[in-house]
Amino acid sequence: MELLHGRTTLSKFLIEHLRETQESNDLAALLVDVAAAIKAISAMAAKGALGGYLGEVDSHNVQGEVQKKLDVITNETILRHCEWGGLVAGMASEEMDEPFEIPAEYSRGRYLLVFDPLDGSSNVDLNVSVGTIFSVLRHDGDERPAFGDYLKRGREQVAAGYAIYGPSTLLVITVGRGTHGFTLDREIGNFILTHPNLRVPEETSEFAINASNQRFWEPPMQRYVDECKAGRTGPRARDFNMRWIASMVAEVHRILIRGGVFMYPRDTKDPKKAGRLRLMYEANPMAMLVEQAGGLASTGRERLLEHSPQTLHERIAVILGSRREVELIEQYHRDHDCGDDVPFSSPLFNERSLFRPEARA
Ligand code: AFP
Repeated sequence: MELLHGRTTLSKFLIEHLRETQESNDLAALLVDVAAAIKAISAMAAKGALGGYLGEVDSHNVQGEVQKKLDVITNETILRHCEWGGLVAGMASEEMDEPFEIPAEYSRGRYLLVFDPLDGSSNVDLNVSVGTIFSVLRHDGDERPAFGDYLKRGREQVAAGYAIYGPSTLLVITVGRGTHGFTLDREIGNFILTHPNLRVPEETSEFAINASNQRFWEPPMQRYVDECKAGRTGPRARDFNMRWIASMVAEVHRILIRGGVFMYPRDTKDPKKAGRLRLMYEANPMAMLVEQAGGLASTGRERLLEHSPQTLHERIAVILGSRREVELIEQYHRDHDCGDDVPFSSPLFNERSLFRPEARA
């Protein structure tokens, strides 16, 4: 790609990148609108307490979670940046009970925008990295989108991305042709391509999970994590490192940069919820980004991008990252479902060569 003074801006990248696809310039224009909203959110997040944005408001979202001031403001920011351009037919967000209808004074476009305006917001008062996650779906026809129009499988996404508000702000996107990262140059206000063609290393010795939930996990997850923790003395025969930031964007960003596996598995903590993370706003866009970077994303029993959503705010188990580890976790789920799993604590590990590392190689 030709560089503009040695730098490729987001707009230039999108126009050139989408030229060879069936998507019109509308998709590029929509992603540029999303990026404009992200720049505004980045400025707010950077101001912290000086902007008066920290703390909670006296309301809950549809999930029953207390909303932070920034949850509400960032949700509005994305709606205002994307409602007017004639590019989207409707929008849905983790922070709104119902999808947002495009006001009558604006025309409707061919896309649906689905987003989590501030993921990891419970960290925002702590000055830990948070982010915005979004997914773009196609909307055919001129009709106002019905609720069911949003319920598309992850593999039908035409674009997905996240922004991470850390020491620098990055926007990481995919339009189905690789995963690419752009760093915000605050002085000129442009996103510049800095991480083209991100690749998740196939192998890793790093995993991320909220281990305080261990007693609620299913046996395959207990087995996998026990084996990682046993390190070189266990069946994996090498030491692992564990991370937990409680901010999915920060975890996924780490995995895209240096590999690893992120897990928020199904558990029995709250039997009404099939998982902690939201399918449409978190799991699907992150799954597309990770798979476009050569990784895998699964529920443990099903490829995430194949899961057929039943409701907009559906929750789901998420296991994603380095291919080999996700495949192994899927294998443990299959073993368990066939009645074949062997907990690591089993004395069989010491007796049967089948469970020794050399037998697995
Ligand atoms: P919040 O947006 O409410 O902070 O939730 C963040 C999140 O959805 C995801 O980003 C984290 O991985 C996960 O929840 C953290 O969950 P725990 O509270 O169980 O650590």
